Amino acid sequence: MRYHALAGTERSALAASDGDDVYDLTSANPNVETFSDLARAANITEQTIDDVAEGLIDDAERLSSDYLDERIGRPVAPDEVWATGVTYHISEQAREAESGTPDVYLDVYEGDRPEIFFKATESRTVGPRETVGVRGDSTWDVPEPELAVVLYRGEIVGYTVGNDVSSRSIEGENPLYLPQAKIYDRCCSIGPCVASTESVSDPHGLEMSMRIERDGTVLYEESTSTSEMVKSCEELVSYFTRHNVVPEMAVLLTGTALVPDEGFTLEPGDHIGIEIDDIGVLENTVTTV
Ligand code: DO4
Ligand code: MG
Repeated sequence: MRYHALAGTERSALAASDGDDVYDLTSANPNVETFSDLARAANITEQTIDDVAEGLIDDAERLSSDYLDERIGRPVAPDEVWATGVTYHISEQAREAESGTPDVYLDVYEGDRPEIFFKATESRTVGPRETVGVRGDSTWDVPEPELAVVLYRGEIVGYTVGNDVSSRSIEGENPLYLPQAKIYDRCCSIGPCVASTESVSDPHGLEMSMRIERDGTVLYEESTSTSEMVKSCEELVSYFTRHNVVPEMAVLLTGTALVPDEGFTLEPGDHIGIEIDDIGVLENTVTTV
């Protein structure tokens, strides 16, 4: 099952979709307004999220897919977003090329302990069709399409698409500037839905693609597979939750696998579309913050 937030309605609501069928779960139980409410109910009743949703569907209003499409919002409000890095060879090579201290990236790519960093709060995280930010003091900015793991109390409950928008000029100047390259207004996007663990066939075998358009011209279009990831989602989550009491609702980005050529930098108005199999397409336009 896939879970979507309905935005722009007079009340917040959670929808579930299964193929072409869309249900307003909040109409069946007004206490289930968000994905966090559903995850909490599943945790308390010791059921899966899909089991709780299936129990609500009989009493839920049916929605058209057009209605859902017009109102799609950020599918989950994460207390914290964290990210892992250099989990794909292409990312390791790009960081080596841009940095005056290339060895740190190779060491992490080859090492057991992954790079894990704080990425965003809820207030810095946008949803589908909202604008993502590039910093006004940065000269080289890129989207980073990433498979994102959704965690309830540290356990994987689903997957979404994430965009770890980043300043390569600031990170490239000095790795100690990483927090400034990564954390700022509108630096992260997630969506369009949370796909439950049951609905993602194999998180390590998903096709992922990204397309960047400027004034209707496609500037970048590439695809890859999460099978290229050097670590598993479970390993990344295990390091993330080690000696670290994580909040009730967290999202962990699993690293970028698609890197535009060095001459490319995002500009305001650019349109970014990131698609991951079994989850969907996350679309955003760019603004300067
Ligand atoms: O060390 C830099 C960040 C790496 C990253 O964000 C990625 O590989 O996706
Ligand atoms: Mg990244």
